[in-house]
Amino acid sequence: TDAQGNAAKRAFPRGFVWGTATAAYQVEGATGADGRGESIWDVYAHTPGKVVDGSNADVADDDYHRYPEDIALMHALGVGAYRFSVAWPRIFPDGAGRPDAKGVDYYKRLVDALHAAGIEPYCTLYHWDLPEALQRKGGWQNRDTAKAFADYAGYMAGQLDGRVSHFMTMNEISTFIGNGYGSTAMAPGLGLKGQALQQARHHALLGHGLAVQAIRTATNAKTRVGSAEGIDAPMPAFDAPEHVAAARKAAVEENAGYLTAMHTGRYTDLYLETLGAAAPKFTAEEMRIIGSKTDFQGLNIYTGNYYIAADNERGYEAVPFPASYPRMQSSWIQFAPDALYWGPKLMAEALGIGAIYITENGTSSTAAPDAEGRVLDIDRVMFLRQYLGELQRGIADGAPVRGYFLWSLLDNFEWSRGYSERFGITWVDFATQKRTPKLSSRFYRDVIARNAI
Ligand code: GBH
Repeated sequence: TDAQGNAAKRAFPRGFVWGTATAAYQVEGATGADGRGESIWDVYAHTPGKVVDGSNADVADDDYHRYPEDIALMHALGVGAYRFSVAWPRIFPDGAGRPDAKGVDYYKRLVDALHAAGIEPYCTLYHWDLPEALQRKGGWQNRDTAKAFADYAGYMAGQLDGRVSHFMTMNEISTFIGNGYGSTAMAPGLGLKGQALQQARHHALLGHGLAVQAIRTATNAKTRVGSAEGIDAPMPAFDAPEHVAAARKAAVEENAGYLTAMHTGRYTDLYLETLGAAAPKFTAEEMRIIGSKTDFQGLNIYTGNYYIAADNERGYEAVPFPASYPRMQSSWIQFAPDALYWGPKLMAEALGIGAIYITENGTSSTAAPDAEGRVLDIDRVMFLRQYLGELQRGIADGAPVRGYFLWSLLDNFEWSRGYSERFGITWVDFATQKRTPKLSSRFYRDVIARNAI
C-alpha cells in the first residue's frame, strides 16, 4: 500500500545506531567521591555570578550512584548505544601521576552494566572537565597539557579495551576554546584574544591528535577512534547549485581552526591570512599529528547557518537570522531541521569524511510537569520529528551517517545555564532525584522501534 511505501521510504538503514548522550560533569555529581580531584568546572561553578541560577554540579543527577536506574531507562527506550564521558579528575586527580583505581573501577562498572543491558558504550575522554591542577599550570595554553591528555586518554582507553568499541578524544574543542578561553562564558573563563587564544586552540588540537595515537596503541585493532566536534551546520539558503557550492566552501573555512585542520592536517591559507600576526606557532610535525587518521567523525548539531553565493574572496556569505526566525528555549538554537540534511552531507563531501555519527542533537524546552505529573514537551517532539526527518532524507541521499545520539537522556547541569535549561527526554526532579520520562521519550522509543521516521 501507499502507507507501507511511504514507511519504507522513511526508514533508516539496517543497523543504524540509536543512542542517547550525557557528559560526566553534567550528570555524575559525587564530586568529592572516591578521591576525585577538582576540575576547572568545580572552581567556575563555585565562583559567584558565573552560573545564571547560582547552582553547581556537586549533586547534579547523582548519576555516579544512580547509573543502574538510568541504564534501565535506556533499556526501556530501546537504545542500542550510550555516549558518556570519563571525568579526567576521577582517573588522575592531579591531571597526571598515579591513577585512582576507584575512579577507574566506576567506569568499568558502568560499561559492564551497559553491556548487561545490551547497550554499546561510546566513550568521550574529555568533555570539558580539565583537572584544576593542570589549569594552574596554564591549562590548554601550556603545550604540556596536550601530552598529559594523551597519557590519560591512552591509559583510560587501555583500561576499557575490549569493553568499549568507540572512543572519542574530545567534545567540542570549538566550544571549550571559544567560550572558556576566548570569552568568559565557560570555565576557565579567561577571555583571551589574538595569538594567545590561537595557541591554546592549537594545543587542544594537538592533544586530540596525540590522543588518537595513544588510544590506538592502547587498544585492540577493532577499536574505532574519533572525536565529537560541534558545528553550526553549513546549509544553502535553498537548494540551488550556487548556494550549495557556497555552503560547501563555508564547511571548510568556517571550521578551519577545528575539523578542517583535523581532517586535512593543515590550516587553510585563508585562515592563516585572516589571522595574520595572531596565527599560532606550529611545526609540520604538529600538523601531521593533528591530522592523525580517525575512523569516524562525531558531529554535535543543534542548528546551522544559511549561506548564499557571494562575490568575495570566500565565495560565500552567511545569511543573518532575522529576529522573527523561530528559535527554541535556548536562544542559540535556531529551529533549522535542514542542519541534519546538509550538515553531515556537506562536511563529508568537503573534508572527505567516511563515517559520521550525530553525537548530539536535541533541544531545551520549558515544558514542566502538569497537574498529573506528565511532561508534555510537544516542542521537543516537533523538533525531533523534523530534524530526524531531514536526517533520514540526507542518509537516503548519500550522507554517511551511522548513528544518532539524542542530547540528552536526562535533564542535567547545563553549564553556565545551570538547571534553568532542560535538555532531557527524562524529567529530573532535582530535589528528590525522581526521573519521569517526558512525551518526547515515548516519541523517541517509537522511532527506535520502527527504525523509521
Ligand atoms: C553542547 O554544546 C554540549 O556538548 C553539551 O554539553 C551541552 O549540554 C549541549 O550542547 C546543550 O547546550 O551561552 O549564548 O554564549 C552545544 C554548543 C556552544 C551551545 C556554546 C551553547 C553558548 C551560547 N554550545 N553555546 S551562549
